[in-house]
Amino acid sequence: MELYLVTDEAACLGRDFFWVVEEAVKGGVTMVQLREKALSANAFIDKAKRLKELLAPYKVPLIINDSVEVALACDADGIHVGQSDMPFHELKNRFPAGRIIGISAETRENVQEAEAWNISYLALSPLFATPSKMDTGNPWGMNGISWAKRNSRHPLLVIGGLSRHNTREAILNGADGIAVISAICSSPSPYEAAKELGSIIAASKSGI
Ligand code: TZP
Ligand code: MG
Repeated sequence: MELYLVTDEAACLGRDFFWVVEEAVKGGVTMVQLREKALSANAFIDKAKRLKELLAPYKVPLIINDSVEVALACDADGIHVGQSDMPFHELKNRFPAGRIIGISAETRENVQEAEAWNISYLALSPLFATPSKMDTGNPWGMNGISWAKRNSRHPLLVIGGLSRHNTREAILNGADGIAVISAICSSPSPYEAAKELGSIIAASKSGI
């Protein structure tokens, strides 16, 4: 989950959605979350199945946002939900053990509550205010990452306003990975954008 792509068809600026995702994966994206807010269940499932096939040869896990039904129907590698979307115990009961479960945390209380859960990662949301998602709570900011690092045992992802300009600082403050929409989906070259973010992450982690 070092370089985690969250999809948003509108952010692809009219280019083919599957082309954008494949370029990003070739550039080094390590996990892809299909996030669809407006599709019918059937259309969401069809898109998820096609994306799963596209990702399989690259061995990049597919995560489904919010819908257990879609995640099961496409045999996704994991699911991501916000803490307010579904109680964790319900999610655990409805989703097969052993798969990836990612949870967003919007507050310090969310982080503390998640300590009791067996999850694969916790995503601090949003790190910064972003036009890609308007209905967010207060941004965590860089200090929020170091607080969460001290108070959480889970791998930490950060999402919201991440770009080549602040990825290094986010990693140095304790993020294990970054999740982006626009920095990759809206880039003139999703391939180059992913490649650059991936090298920034690798360099920051190895102390370069
Ligand atoms: N959740 C919190 S912020 C966000 C989501 C889905 C949007 C991130 O988009 P961007 O363009 O990387 O800021
Ligand atoms: Mg959600």
